[in-house]
Amino acid sequence: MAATTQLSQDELKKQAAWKAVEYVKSGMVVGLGTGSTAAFAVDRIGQLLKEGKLKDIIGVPTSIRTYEQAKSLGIPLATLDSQPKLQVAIDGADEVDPNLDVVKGRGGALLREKMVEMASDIFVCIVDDSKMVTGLGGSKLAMPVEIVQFCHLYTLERLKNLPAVKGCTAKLRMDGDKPYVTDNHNFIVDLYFETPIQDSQAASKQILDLEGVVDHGLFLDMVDVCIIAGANGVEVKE
Ligand code: ABF
Repeated sequence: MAATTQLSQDELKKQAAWKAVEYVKSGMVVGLGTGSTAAFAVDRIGQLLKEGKLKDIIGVPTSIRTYEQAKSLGIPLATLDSQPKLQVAIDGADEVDPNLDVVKGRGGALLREKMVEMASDIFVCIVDDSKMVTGLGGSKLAMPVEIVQFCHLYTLERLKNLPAVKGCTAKLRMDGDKPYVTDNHNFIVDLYFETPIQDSQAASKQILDLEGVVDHGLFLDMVDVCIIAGANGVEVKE
């Protein structure tokens, strides 16, 4: 049963990803997301380029691992330095609420994802329906905050006592017996909530105002199109 379930979830992710790639037209500069769902979109773009059905695409990856995947597929790549304006960005998410606000970054790529998606005319978010929540933080899974390494325990303590996230549990993300290090050489503190965040805008501002914080996984008012694949088919929300 587990194998079948896994296959159906991967199939749902692939369906959402392929639908999103329909927004990619020849000549576009495209933000390439990170995570297993986004990986299906990167694969699809590589396949269409190979078949000649897409031409003159430039990809801007949101992580080193997406860079490696896209490079292996022969997708021409650039960074925001040389391509500061993208036409579309395609990326997954960890949670999607009814307003299409999302939690991202459990894959550790939140900073580059947010920079790339903010530079894009449209951000197409792709998920299977297991990501849908009634309120951000509601999955009781991690809401990541990227912080500098300097005095990271001090920052962790200040983070968890912010009024807008009071009562959360804060954990330094580990990679074995060492702190996890992002592509940007920072650490991650994962915040866990018993109930959904009451005021995500306030949480976003308070977290970003904290010295030592680089960015967080609340992507508010950023999703232009959300493609949700479920047992009843693929739904496109705008
Ligand atoms: C990425 O997609 C991250 O922001 C997020 O953590 C991840 C979701 O991964 P998956 O598609 O594998 O569920 O954009």
